Amino acid sequence: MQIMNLEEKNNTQQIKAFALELGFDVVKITSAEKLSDAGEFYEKWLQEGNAADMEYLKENTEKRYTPEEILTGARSIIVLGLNYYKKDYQFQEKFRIAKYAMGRDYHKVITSKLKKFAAFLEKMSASQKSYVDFGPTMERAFAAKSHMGFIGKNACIITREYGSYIFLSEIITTLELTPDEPTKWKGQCGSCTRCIDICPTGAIKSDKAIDSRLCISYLTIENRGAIPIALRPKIGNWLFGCDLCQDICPHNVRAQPTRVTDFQNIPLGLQTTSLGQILSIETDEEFIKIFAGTPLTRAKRRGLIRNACVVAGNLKLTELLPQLKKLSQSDDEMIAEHAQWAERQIIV
Ligand code: B12
Ligand code: SF4
Ligand code: SF4
Repeated sequence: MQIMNLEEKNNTQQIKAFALELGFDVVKITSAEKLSDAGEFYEKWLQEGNAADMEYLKENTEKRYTPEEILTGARSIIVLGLNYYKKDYQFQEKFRIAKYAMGRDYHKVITSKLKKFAAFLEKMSASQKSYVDFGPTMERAFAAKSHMGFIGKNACIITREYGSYIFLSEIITTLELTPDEPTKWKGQCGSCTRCIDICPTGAIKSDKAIDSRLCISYLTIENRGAIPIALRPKIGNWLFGCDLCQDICPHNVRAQPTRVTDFQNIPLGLQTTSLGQILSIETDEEFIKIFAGTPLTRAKRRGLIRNACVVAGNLKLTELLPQLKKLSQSDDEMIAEHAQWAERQIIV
């Protein structure tokens, strides 16, 4: 028994040291038992329609809070945090892109680290399964359980060291590891309601749940259809994603610039892009040429053009009327309708 404990302790130490060596900013360990309470919260969230059209969130839901369903014999979860904070970039037309998207796609950056981690764990004869974002795992719930940080009213994991601008990823493993204990720092929101007050669309519900149907991040990234007309003016200058409920959070005064070069450097295509250029993209090839390797590809060409129409309309950019006029004749009904809407905002 004692030998087992020593092995567990050694493995835990080695794993934490390796995570830091790979460049992760925070690493925590938690046990792999089912998260029944968070699971109930998730099922209710789905039943209330908060997942909007994100069908992948509605499949095999039990998996998301039951690690054993993902990996037989799962014992521990290594929860990893990567700080991506950097100052906002000033685009010429004053549109905004969420900070997380202003660099190389984090899925690519983190997946390459997770592959190295897998090879490292194999040497310990452990089976493992790792995910970043797209996997069937409730990342925030496991991060909270690992004591990486607390869940704010804005639904984000907020850490003591970096605030909430961190990406999460996790490795579910058959290794028995020593779970982290709660830290002395007990972060909390207290009576603060700044994120709820600033959210332009009222997407943050009282129980920390986000109604994706109202969230600008959903409307401009995951949504494949039209943006509801009543919500368009509330999107303001957000071309892709939204950071309002994080930027306003007092815990983010502790945000520190990211150490990851791939996140520090803004890809040239992104730096030089303008709404006029986006509205003029005619083919998927042209779109990929500008945005390849960045998270913006998630919206696809027609999604980004749709968003650019909304922002152009909200900012009343008269100089973009020629592009909007052309798009309003498009065979793509969704694009044509958004362009016509934008024209009306500018001309009125
Ligand atoms: C779907 C999704 C979205 C959707 C829905 C968001 C949402 N809040 O659910 C949309 C498109 C709107 C979105 C937006 C954003 N997202 Co997103 N998203 C996801 C994804 C893929 C699934 C989230 C999910 O399952 N939602 C369902 C709800 C119920 O779960 P949840 O909000 O994640 O967590 C809740 C439960 O865990 C619950 N809970 C936890 N423990 C417990 C315990 C008990 C007892 C109870 C009752 C409840 C409970 O509290 C949490 C808050 O409500 C995750 C990756 C993943 N696989 O988890 C990334 C993820 C949550 N997103 C992330 C990011 C960065 C964003 C944006 C900031 C991007 C942007 N700038 O535009 C915004 C933030 C919006 C916001 N305020 O949440 C990060 C968050 C990192 C962090 N520090 O928290 C994640 C983890 C991706 C990653 N790998 O880093 N996202
Ligand atoms: S990301 Fe923006 S729209 Fe979504 S909840 Fe936060 S402030 Fe509201
Ligand atoms: S803004 Fe205030 S209420 Fe919202 S998450 Fe931060 S501390 Fe909590």
